Amino acid sequence: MNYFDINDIDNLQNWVEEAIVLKEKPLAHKSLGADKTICLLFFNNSLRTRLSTQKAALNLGMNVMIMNFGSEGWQLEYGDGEVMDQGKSEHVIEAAQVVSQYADIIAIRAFAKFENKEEDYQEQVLAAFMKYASVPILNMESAIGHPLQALTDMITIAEHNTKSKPKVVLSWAPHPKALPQAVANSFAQYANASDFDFVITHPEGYELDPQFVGKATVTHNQKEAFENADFIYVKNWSPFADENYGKVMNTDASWRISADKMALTNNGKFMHCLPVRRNVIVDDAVIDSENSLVIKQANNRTYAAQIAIKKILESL
Ligand code: SN0
Repeated sequence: MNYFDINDIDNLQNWVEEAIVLKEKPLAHKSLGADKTICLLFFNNSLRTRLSTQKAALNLGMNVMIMNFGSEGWQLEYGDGEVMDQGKSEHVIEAAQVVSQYADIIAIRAFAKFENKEEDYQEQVLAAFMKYASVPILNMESAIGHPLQALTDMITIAEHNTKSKPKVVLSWAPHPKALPQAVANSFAQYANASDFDFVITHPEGYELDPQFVGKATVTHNQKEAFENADFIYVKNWSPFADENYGKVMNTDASWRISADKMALTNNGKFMHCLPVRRNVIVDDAVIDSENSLVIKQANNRTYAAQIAIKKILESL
């Protein structure tokens, strides 16, 4: 099996519960990955994903190889039938097959490039590796999804939730750079698969792909969205709409998360995947408050990765 997106999970609640059990005894399955190798390929920067995925694999007894492919590998070609007389040195057809001979699992991070919306939304890089590799693929944030982060977030909400149906809000916040929709897409997808009163709030023009919005309530009124919320999940993303795809259209500081806004919630918890721009996305007073879960979320990255790798190992 791959862990590419939510469709690779048979039962999300079971995975969340299993991860919480794993967290109690992270070394309980140390023999499962013995003599198996995971190779982590990074086309983009990473802190949490790199270290927590490595840690998860080590907890399962695996060998870990890591390569910053974006800066150290050959420039890959993805197109069919291309005459490779330009800058691209190697085709993914060979690269994926070659790495498959060195590893039992290939984990890949490859963000949206924002050059071509279709290429991003067809998951050019991950789809090519899934096509040509002969071993399972683990998604460490692809063009349009971050399933390890979303799984982490469901684990973190489960640990802190006290209600049968908590109000969970995904809020856009401003950022100086154009960021991918991946984290927001996956959070929305996993939240829709959970028993939440789920609300998404963003400025006009920041609508996400409807396939991820699903049955969520969408509002442009951030304050209204925050009322009585139990969890405030904050993330910047750039527009999905064709005309402004991947551009910065809005840096309105009135969308920043302040203590005043958090005061509208039901003593709500503040969540963010990190890295976060302090005093742009969120005020210090909020991220440094007792209700901030960001460091706990980062810890849970290990157990989300560990449950996903464990399931893949069990499928080999
Ligand atoms: C990435 C994103 O998808 O938004 C990774 C999040 C886990 N975030 C960034 O690229 C932030 C970069 C910045 O300069 O703040």
